[in-house]
Amino acid sequence: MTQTTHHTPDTTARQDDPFPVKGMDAVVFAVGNAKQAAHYYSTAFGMKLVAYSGPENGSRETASYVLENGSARFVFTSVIKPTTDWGRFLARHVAEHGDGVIDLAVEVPDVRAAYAYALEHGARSVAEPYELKDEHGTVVLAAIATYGETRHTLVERSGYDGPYLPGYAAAAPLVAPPARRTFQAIDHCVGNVELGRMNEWVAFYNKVMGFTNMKEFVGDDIATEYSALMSKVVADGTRKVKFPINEPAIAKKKSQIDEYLEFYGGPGVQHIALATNDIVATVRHMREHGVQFLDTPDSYYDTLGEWVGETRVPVDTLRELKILADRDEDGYLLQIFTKPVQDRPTVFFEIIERHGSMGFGKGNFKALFEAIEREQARRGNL
Ligand code: TYF
Ligand code: FE
Repeated sequence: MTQTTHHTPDTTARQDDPFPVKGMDAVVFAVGNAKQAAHYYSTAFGMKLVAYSGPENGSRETASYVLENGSARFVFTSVIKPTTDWGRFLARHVAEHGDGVIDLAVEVPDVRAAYAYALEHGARSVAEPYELKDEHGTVVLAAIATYGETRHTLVERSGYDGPYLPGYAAAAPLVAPPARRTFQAIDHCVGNVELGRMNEWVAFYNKVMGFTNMKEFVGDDIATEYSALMSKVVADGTRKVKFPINEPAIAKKKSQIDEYLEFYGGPGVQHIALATNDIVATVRHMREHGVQFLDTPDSYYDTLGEWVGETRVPVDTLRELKILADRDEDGYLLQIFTKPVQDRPTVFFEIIERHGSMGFGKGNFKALFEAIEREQARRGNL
């Protein structure tokens, strides 16, 4: 192994953690057509359908498809015919925001304790603790509001052995999953908030969920140099759940964050980063199935080797697939960004392969933001 890992992150639960979390439970999307979304994420992203809830098993109002890849779980929900406040919320959410993320659900060991802590520290309640039960056991849930119309459902699934939640039936994969798993975990989930609000949301996660700030952030220096955004990262005590928060930076050009806020109709989830052990196989699979990635100029690769050093993947392969690389004191990472995955220039994905680095690709921000700005210009939004 040529991997340079100077220290392994401590992912064991701390005794004094004010808000212990087990990890991401699910990313829940409200979409116009969950049936087709389930197909896209099965074929193009290589995920596996595992559970379904819809009219065939008693849910007359909504259809939901649960897809997994390793520990990563996505849920796609569409409204069939709104009859309750929930159905009307989903219909309005899709009308106002387009396809988007309504819930970054977090698995916790004790929902009632987590919910009580959050509310004591200023969270707004979306749902008080409640239980769902079926023959597989009991799941306890509650929800708190975060930026925009996004929420964090808190999920306690101690011992529950059903395919997702009570009310869902196990489902067979829609297509044969790829021979090689395309990704195995959610690495981080990024939110875009309004100009001047980033620090408030960082403070929200500090107070309400006991999350702490990670060292990587984009300050005024990069914001003005690359005319893009400011960003800070909060994470739980074990660094399993990482939430970067972006706000637009004031510059000559319209910030990519302003473009998002305009087309999403307010703050919301910007990108979900998916962790893989083999970014080359993942990107090949996704490209072969029609996923479009941001382009990177050849000039990036002409000088890459000089500063990034030895990586698992040869520079020629990185160049062929337009994969970015970055190195810091802990190691390196390989990453690539899709174009937005719906017609609105809003939600996109990142594929990331980490070798020691706990960062977010700071060394790539210039190349990345320039690529995003080329796309913004093509859309007439710059
Ligand atoms: O999550 C991150 O911070 C990196 C960098 O619009 C990034 O993926 C930040 C903003 C953005 C795209 C990527
Ligand atoms: Fe990211």
